[in-house]
Order: sequence, then structure tokens, then C-alpha cells
Amino acid sequence: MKKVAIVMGSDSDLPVMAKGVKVLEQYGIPYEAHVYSAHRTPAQAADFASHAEENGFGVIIAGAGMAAALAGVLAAHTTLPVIGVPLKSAVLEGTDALLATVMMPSGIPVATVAIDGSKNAAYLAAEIIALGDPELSEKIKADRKAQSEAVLKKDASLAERLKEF
Ligand code: RP5
Repeated sequence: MKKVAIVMGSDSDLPVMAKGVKVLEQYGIPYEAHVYSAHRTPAQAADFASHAEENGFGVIIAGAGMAAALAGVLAAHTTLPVIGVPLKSAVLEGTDALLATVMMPSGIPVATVAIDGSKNAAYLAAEIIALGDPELSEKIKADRKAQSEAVLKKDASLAERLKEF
């Protein structure tokens, strides 16, 4: 199975990005996590992305906050799918990172998830890896079914619960 890379711009991003890592672990998807910054370690970020495909990666998840260039810089150096996670920061609440991550020029895409959406980044990465892995695909389908069943269970008990209000 191809590996997923989780790259973050700072170790201060770890609490949010770790939630995505847990999703990959639940699915048994091999991964590597790194801290590389588009601004503080631009050479290392470029080098990692440039060699990611030959190093066995199938998808790169990149999380960064503020002037979040990381996902775009990684995407500039690889044709692997790059999923960007804009991270919330104090001043602009993540809208800065959202725009910096999503507004890529044509030809260099970054599939951008919600602010702090590291879990969905990992689910999306799993779906991409599952294109070549029927067993993983079945696990994802089973999870979706479980989600549906949980909602339907809530629906069935709604009339009873409304009496509490
Ligand atoms: C971004 O700047 C990082 O991804 C992080 O979200 C933010 C702040 O980084 P630190 O100053 O906490 O290292 O590049």
C-alpha cells in the first residue's frame, strides 16, 4: 500500500494534525509525519515533495496556518495529489490560511478541506489510496454504513427525546 505523508508547517500544528493521523491509523494506512515550513525550511519542503513519489507516497496532506504556502509549495514540486488543511490562528481565525491554501493557480491543484479539517483530509487521502486497494475500500464503505446507521438510530429516537424539552 502507498504511504500518506502528513506535513505540517510547525509543531504548533500538531494537536490538529494528529486528529488526521488517528484516522489513518484506524485504517491501517502507512504514513510519515514531518514538520517542514514553506517559509522557514523551503529547501527541505521542496526536496521532500520532489522525492515523495519515488519514496512510496501516494498522497500528501499539508497543514499550515497564517500565510499558508506549504500545501501549494509541495504541490509545485510533485504531481501526487496534495490535500491542504488550512489551520486556525488567533488573528484571522484561519480565513487567512484558507484563502492561501485554496486559491491555487490552474495546473497546480491543492484539494483544500475545511479550516482545521485534518480528519477529512485523512478520509480523503484514504479514499485516494483505496482506489488501488479493494480491502481498504471495503473498510471505508463499512464506515459510511455505520455513520448512516447511527443517524437513522437518532432519527428513530427523536420523538421520544423531544419529550425531554
Ligand atoms: C505556519 O505558521 C505554521 O503552519 C503555523 O500554523 C503558524 C505558526 O507557526 P509557529 O510560529 O507556531 O511555529 O507556518
